[in-house]
Parts: sequence; C-alpha cells; structure tokens
Amino acid sequence: MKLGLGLYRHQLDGDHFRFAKQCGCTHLVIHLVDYFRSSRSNQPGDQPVGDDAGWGLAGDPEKLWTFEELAAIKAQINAAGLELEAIENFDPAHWHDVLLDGPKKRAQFEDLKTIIRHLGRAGIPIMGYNFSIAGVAGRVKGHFARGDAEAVGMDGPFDKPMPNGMVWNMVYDRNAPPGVVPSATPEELWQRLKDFLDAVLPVAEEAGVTLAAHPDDPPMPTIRGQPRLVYQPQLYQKLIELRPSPRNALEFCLGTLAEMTEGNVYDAVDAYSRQGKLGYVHFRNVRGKAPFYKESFIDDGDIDMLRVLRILKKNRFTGVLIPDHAPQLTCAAPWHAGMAYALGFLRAAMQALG
Ligand SMILES: [Mn+2]
Repeated sequence: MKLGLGLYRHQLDGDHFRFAKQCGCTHLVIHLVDYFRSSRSNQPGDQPVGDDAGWGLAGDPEKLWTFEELAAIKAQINAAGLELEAIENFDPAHWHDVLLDGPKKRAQFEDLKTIIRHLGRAGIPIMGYNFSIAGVAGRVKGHFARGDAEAVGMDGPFDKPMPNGMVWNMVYDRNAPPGVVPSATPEELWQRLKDFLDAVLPVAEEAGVTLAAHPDDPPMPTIRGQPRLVYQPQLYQKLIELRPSPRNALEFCLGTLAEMTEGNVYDAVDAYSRQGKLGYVHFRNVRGKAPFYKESFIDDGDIDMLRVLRILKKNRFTGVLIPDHAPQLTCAAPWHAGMAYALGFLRAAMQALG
C-alpha cells in the first residue's frame, strides 16, 4: 500500500508537492475542477461546502484537459519525487448532459473519451468520478470534531429542488431559464450510468485508464429530490456488475460507507478489496449515520482504521490511500495541519502493520 495526498486545483504547485513529500507521501491524487470559482459562499482553505447555490461555476465546456497540460502537471509532480496516481472528478462543464440525459449527451461522451485518451497517453492510471446529479450537497459546517474543531456533517435530509443550469452542485449555465431540474427516477439514473460506461469504458480499456467511482456523499436515497446511485454498500456491487471490466473500479470512500445505514464498513472493505475492485481509498472518519453524522479526526470516529488496514493487507491491496476531508485544526494553516495529522496517523499505522 502507498500513501498519497489529494490536492485541489489551486494547490497544484511546488510548495504543495513538497508538503506531500515531507509528510511521507509517494503519490498524489489531483483535482482539475476548480470548485471555488465565482462562488459567493465557498472559499478555498477547506473542503468545498457552499450553500444552496452550490460550490461555484463549472469550467469552460470548450476547453478539454489537453495532453500537454496533463503531461506538464505530471512532469512537475515527478520532478518533486512523487507519482501522479489519479485525477479526481470530471468537470460538470464536460458532462452535465451525461448526468442529466440532455441534448449534448452524445457530444459529451466524445469529450470524455478524448479526456480519457489524454490521461492514458500521459500515463495517469486512474480517473476518479462521482456519477451524481445533485453531487456533494446538503451538508452543514460546525465545530463538530474533537476540541471544537470545525468539520462538516449532515443534519437531516435536504431535498430542496435544484435550479436549472446546475448539476453536481455546480453551476454550468448561468443563463439557464428559471425553474428547477425535474427529478429523475432511480431506473433512469442507473440507465444513464450504463450509457456512460457503455460509451467510455471501452476507451478506458484501450487507454489503460481505470475508472473509479466514488459513492454518493452524503449517502441518501435522494438529495435535492434527485435519486442517488451508491447510497448503500451493496449498490457498489450493482455498479461493478453493470459492466464487468478490470477498468470498472471504485474510488473507495470509507467515510461515506460508514455513513450508510445498511451493512458495515469492514464487510464492504473485505468484499470489494477481495474482488480487486479498489482503485484508491479515501480515509476519513465519521460519527453517526446519514442523515445525521459528523466528520471527525481520523483516530476519533466510528471506524477502526487499523482494522480497515489489516483487511486491505490481508486482501493484498497495493494501491494508494489518501486522507479524504479532515477537520480544520486551529492554527495559521488549518487545512495543512489537518492533512499532516491524518497522514502522520496513516504512515504510523502502515509502518506498524509492516
Ligand atoms: Mn470521499
């Protein structure tokens, strides 16, 4: 197993690469979507949370991530002595109609295929994605974690409809007509995922890029009146079996799995790591279950992280572990301190297990 760090778009620079290296990381997972652009409430310095209006404005639909851009970022990361393991999340600008089954869906499949080919050519092994209409929405912020550290949680269901022009908790069309996005049915949502895998997975197979699916955060049957795909542990199995392939895998989020009301996180870790389905793993601890839970420090929640690591070791997982979100530590650099704390814990735990 290898230790990695996830970096947001605004953190893709030499200082953050050195910070990861200094914390003992060998790998990075990077975000190319800017979650903080033109947002009234969502500010960099923490994980994106935002309000009813979402995180911010999606990217430019005409600008796909180019091979040159990806190769340059990878070269910079390699020069800092690190490997680039994955890109996390497609830009809503590039796939809004794939999620919404809109008129640009076929054209956007071609764009996603182009992006996957660029990843393959640049030697980036994993593309993490979150096939979700409402995205990571409906969470609240507060001093929920140990020592009154600021963290994120959920305080009841959130089904306020989503305005037109929005998907995946970001705005992709500022000039959309008034009104709300009609609710899909769960069957329609699964069909949309199947269409996506049918279109993109063959290209991922050719390009040598693994598609890794994040579960729905928060794991509720609906958010903003829209159905969710993977909100119980066994729904990951449904996703895998929808289109079996070594390139159809999971961005395995421990915190989200622990928030689910059915099953338990250790059985899920065992079941999916035994099948060799883990692309990479998000380490995050949490107290409680959806729709009432709070994110916590890695050593201070419902999940026994050492037990998780023992299961991963038993099943010979060799991929990358990264901290997911962490509570903000009270100091001049709350995000950095939170990540350094989680990474120190993970590194010690990995060394203890040999
Ligand atoms: Mn996660």
